[in-house]
Amino acid sequence: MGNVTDAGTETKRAGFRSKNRPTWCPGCGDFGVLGALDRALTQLGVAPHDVAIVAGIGCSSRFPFFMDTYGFHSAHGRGLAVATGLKAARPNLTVVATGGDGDALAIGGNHFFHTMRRNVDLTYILMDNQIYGMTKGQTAPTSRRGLKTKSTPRGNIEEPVNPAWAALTAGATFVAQGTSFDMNSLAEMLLAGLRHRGMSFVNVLSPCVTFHREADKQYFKDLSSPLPEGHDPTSYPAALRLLDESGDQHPLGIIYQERDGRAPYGDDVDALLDHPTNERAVLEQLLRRYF
Ligand SMILES: Cc1ncc(C[n+]2csc(CCOP(=O)(O)OP(=O)(O)O)c2C)c(N)n1
Ligand code: SF4
Ligand SMILES: [Mg+2]
Repeated sequence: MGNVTDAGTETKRAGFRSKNRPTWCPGCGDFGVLGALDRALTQLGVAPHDVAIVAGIGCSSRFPFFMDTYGFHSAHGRGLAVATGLKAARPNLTVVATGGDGDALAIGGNHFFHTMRRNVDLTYILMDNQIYGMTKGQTAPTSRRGLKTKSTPRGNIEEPVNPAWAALTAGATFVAQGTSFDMNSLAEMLLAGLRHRGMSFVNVLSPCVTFHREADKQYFKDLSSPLPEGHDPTSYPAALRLLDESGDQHPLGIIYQERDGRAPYGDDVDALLDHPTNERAVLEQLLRRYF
């Protein structure tokens, strides 16, 4: 890790990018997300050795290689499970999870649901290109109805998942939506998500320029709109109503942020340790008693 003194303390950081050059196709939306997270972490003022980025498998899941923090490239759809375990074991780490629409909502759909409802203190960035990019262009859970791909040559007959709606209704306490081509707004949302205590979910409309050419920057511009004036992100009914009334349109900004709400999942794990009901808690008590 660069810019860290021998004592392990941070001096002055220029950014969080690693020396690894991203392997994404030129023009891929994920570059904008990388830039935005770099900026948000820099503004957060956290040291790189206090951050871990966990991912599944997919182009968007290559993220940990390109950041100079701890990283974990796990199995397809399993990033959130690994991130939950890491946060429970190392609560002081800032844990960021990244993934794609397939990783998050198809093979990883079960983990998505349970991580949201548990309100784990993570920031999860979903790069939503409405396609399986890494495997060269199959229909994904967010693909539009009628889309013709290699896996649906006669057109997709399924209704797409709305990721923000899925996160909000499953129990995430921070839900935002941005685009990879408005890096300034995205960095602000990510910073707010990183500062939020509890499950922060940020859906990012991010074009795959190679295997989903139809869903380019203009397509996502047409598909999204700014938050309506006066939207109150602290109101759960207002957030639900907004997503319901938006239909296929994707509102951009902080859609929901629960204030003074439920304690995150990790707090309850700590409470368990004082009243041992599981093997790890018993073991830790024994270790404390004898060492
Ligand atoms: C268990 C398992 N099943 C299938 C795959 C193949 N696979 C790799 S990435 C991927 C989908 C990637 O799409 P997405 O999550 O949307 O990420 P993107 O590449 O679009 O960023 C699939 C099906 C795998 N690696 N492991
Ligand atoms: S295949 Fe698509 S998602 Fe993957 S790096 Fe290329 S443009 Fe990005
Ligand atoms: Mg995808």
